Parts: sequence; structure tokens; C-alpha cells
Amino acid sequence: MQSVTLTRFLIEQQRQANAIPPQLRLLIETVARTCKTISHSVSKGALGEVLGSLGSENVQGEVQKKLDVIANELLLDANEWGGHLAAMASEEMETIHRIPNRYPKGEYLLLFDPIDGSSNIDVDLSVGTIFSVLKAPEECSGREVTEQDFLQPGTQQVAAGYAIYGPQTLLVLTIGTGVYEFTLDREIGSWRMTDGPMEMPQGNAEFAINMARRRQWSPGIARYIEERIQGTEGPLGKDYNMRWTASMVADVHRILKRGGIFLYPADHRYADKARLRLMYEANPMSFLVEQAGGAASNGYQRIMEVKATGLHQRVGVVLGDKAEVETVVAYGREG
Ligand code: FDP
Repeated sequence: MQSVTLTRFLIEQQRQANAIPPQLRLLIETVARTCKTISHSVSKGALGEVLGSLGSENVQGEVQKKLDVIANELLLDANEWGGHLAAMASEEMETIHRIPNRYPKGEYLLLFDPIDGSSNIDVDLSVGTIFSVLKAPEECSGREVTEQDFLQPGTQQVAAGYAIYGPQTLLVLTIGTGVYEFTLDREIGSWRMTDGPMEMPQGNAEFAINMARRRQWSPGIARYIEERIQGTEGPLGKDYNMRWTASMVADVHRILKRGGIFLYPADHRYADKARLRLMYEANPMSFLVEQAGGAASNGYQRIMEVKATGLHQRVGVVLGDKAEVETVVAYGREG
């Protein structure tokens, strides 16, 4: 049996469930189409001369890979002219990108991390594109969109998703009606549904954390991980496994498919020192994980309720299996 295409899924969501306005549907289709192009570039690797760094740094002070810049340009170009957007923001750009005056403007704001897990590009491990869609506040119609208009809590997202460029190229999407996975069928060039609505399995004894950051952990995080490392010889009486791909998309995708927990906690020694970005990494991933039956916290509060104060604001991330996230939060409270 032929599986449902992304286009058909979105049209049905619009028609039957009234879950998505036409403009948002077209916007998601544009992002998804661009992810096909990015996937093509990623898979060419050295043959397409897309590997390696540019020698430049992004606003975070991180060395930009060629593919970071290529994917950023592809997303900007594809989404500029469609009339769905008021502005865009990206990990690779210091400030927002307003839709130029020569194009019609729409009511949505698009945020993205064009290539997440970039350190993996040159060694042929999975990388991905993460995106989040917000509605521009009503009061900004008739005036220029500002960075402030983007600073909405994650609960205001109307869509979020990621593409993962791995052994298969997948698109995982939520518009608030569950999480759906689409696989890129390269022969016919379309996204075909291969899973959904996705329900994250609970109770999987797997955790994902960068152990080399041990010194940054709060006592609660250290206790949580230590208990799991002790395995059958510790208080939990069972063995756990650790997985870390250093590509959030790949780690979160594994967790959506087979459960477990992902942690990139903030550095407890400094206020506001964390690795992952709230607006275009933590919020969209939290929306997806919650929609699949999991939970997402910064260690103290629900990520999607964290007050947004800056486009590139960083946040501690603990997401995945609901009971496990609750345990981390409880250990944090105990100090
Ligand atoms: P990257 O900077 O390579 O894009 O986005 C941040 C991120 O990757 C995540 O995808 C990943 O989980 C994390 O950084 C990896 O961090 P470490 O290098 O500390 O492992």
C-alpha cells in the first residue's frame, strides 16, 4: 500500500481537522522542500566540496562549517518570496532576517538551526535541520517586525520539526496534533509517512549525556547519572546504556523512536551558561517530545514555559521519558 505523502497529510489536516491554515501548510511544504535540497548537498560530501570549515564564526563564536552557511542560505532563499512569513531567525545570523519589501509579507515567523550537530558533518554521522514556527504578534501588522516579536514562549509554537540526514532522510513534524515521521523517497522525490502518530516508548534504560562535562553538573544531575552507571550494583538494580552522538537531532530521534532520556544540563556553576539554544533547538524539540508523550524540562521548569529573553538564549535541556525527566527534576529540588 502507498503511504500518505506529506502534501496529502497536510491538506487533510487542513480540510478535516481544521488543524492548519493554508498559509502554514504552504510554509511547512517550503521548509520540507528545502530540506530535500539540503539533504542532497549533505550527501554529496567531499564530491560537492561542501565539507570543512569556512574560517568564519557565527554569532555564538562557533566556527562555521561550509554546510552551515549553505543550508542557511537555502532556507532563507526558499522562504523569502512565498508570502507566508514576516521574518526569519537562524542560529547562523546575529539578528532577524525581515522579508524584503519586494515580496508580500505573511503572518508567521520561522526559526531554524540549518545544520544541527555540525561537528559530525566531516565524519559522515547524522546531522539535521531543526525548525520552529511562531505567529507574529497581531500588533506588529503595519510595522516592521522586531527581534522582540520572536521572544515568545515555546507554548506559542504552531509547528515544529526536524529533518535528519542519516542512513535515511526523514522529516519529523508536529502541528500540535501528534508527531508524524516522513521518509524521503528519493526515486519519486516526495516525503512519505512512515510513522505516526508517534508514541514515545516509556521505560527504556538508556540515557544520552556528554560525560566529559561532568564538572558542570549540579548535584542532582550527578546523582541521577551516577545511580544509572552503578547499574545492577546500585540502588536501581538494573543496567543502563549510554548513547551520545553529539547531534541533538539524532539523539532526540532515537529517543522518540525507542525511548530514554537526553540531557544537556546548564553549567550549574554559572547563571545562564548552557549549550543548547532555546528558540530554535530546545523549544521545537520540546514541542515534538511532549506531543509524543514525553516531557522536556530545563531541570526546574517546563522548557516551553521558559521566558524568552534573547534570540540566541541558551538553556539546560532534559527531555524524553516522562518519569525519568520527573526524577531529574525531583533530584534537582532535593539539591
Ligand atoms: P553542534 O554544536 O555540533 O551543532 O547544537 C548544539 C550541538 O551540536 C547539538 O546538536 C549536540 O547535542 C551538542 O551540540 C553536542 O555538544 P558536545 O560537543 O558538547 O557533545
